[in-house]
Amino acid sequence: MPTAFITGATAGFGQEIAIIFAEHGYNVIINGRRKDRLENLKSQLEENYGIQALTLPFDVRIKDDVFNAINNLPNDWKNIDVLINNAGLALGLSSVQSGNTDDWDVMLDTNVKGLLYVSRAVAPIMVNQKNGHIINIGSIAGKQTYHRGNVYSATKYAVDALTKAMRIDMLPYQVKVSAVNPGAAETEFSEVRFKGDKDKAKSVYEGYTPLKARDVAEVVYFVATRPANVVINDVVITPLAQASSAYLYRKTEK
Ligand code: NDP
Ligand code: 8X3
Repeated sequence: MPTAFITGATAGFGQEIAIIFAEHGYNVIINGRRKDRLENLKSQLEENYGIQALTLPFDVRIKDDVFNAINNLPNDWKNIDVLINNAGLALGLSSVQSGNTDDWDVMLDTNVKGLLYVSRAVAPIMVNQKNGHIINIGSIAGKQTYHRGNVYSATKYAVDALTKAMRIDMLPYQVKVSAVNPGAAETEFSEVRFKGDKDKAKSVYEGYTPLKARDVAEVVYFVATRPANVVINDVVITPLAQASSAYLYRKTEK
């Protein structure tokens, strides 16, 4: 059975990505900081799909924890076929002149440095196997900036650059590198961004139908399952009401 390793699997896209790979017979390594959610997901996946799930709780920002967890994987879990670098977040929405520098640190540490640490730990496994696929979850915000999205956008531009760079690095080893860049999707993303303000989070999705986590998971699974000689480099996926990171058509608009 192939193995998929998904970071940030306790909610949103990551959880649905774990489910869709399990549905198709993959064993899954599931990461996130919330251990109770990882344990619940593991039971659900093993019971519903007859696969095996390994919980690997760590904070992607803590370098030593990332390397300890991945370097000490149990023997049966040392072959990773697909890595989905999904863990990430936005915090706040403000101009650079009034931004919260602690929020900036968390976004940069998670979305850029965390993705790098996990990739640094997993890529050698794939290089040795001469087989594997790294799929980075970027964002439409990594293709175009939007008002007050500055630092979050910058982290996702970095994911775009790292995806392109890693594809070059992996070329001699038959390891594929892809990016899936979603637009507006209703997950816990906006609740996290607005620090638990559920009304503010809900208002992000008013007047149009956002993507669901499942929509994104289906694209990730498709990207991961192309023929051996085919690499989907980059996908942008938006809801019907979205044309770019700055243009969203809400029903209330004339
Ligand atoms: P959610 O908030 O629903 O899920 C985020 C996941 O990331 C959680 O499982 C969370 O787990 C995990 N995570 C966050 N920080 C860390 C950390 N330091 N270490 C380990 N895991 C962490 O958001 P989404 O599912 O929407 O977001 C997933 C990815 O998709 C992110 O990279 C986001 O930037 C990107 N994205 C989201 C879009 C959207 O509109 N929703 C659009 C485009 C991209 P835990 O808290 O348990 O650690
Ligand atoms: C999340 C999508 O446009 O809210 O990456 O930044 S957006």
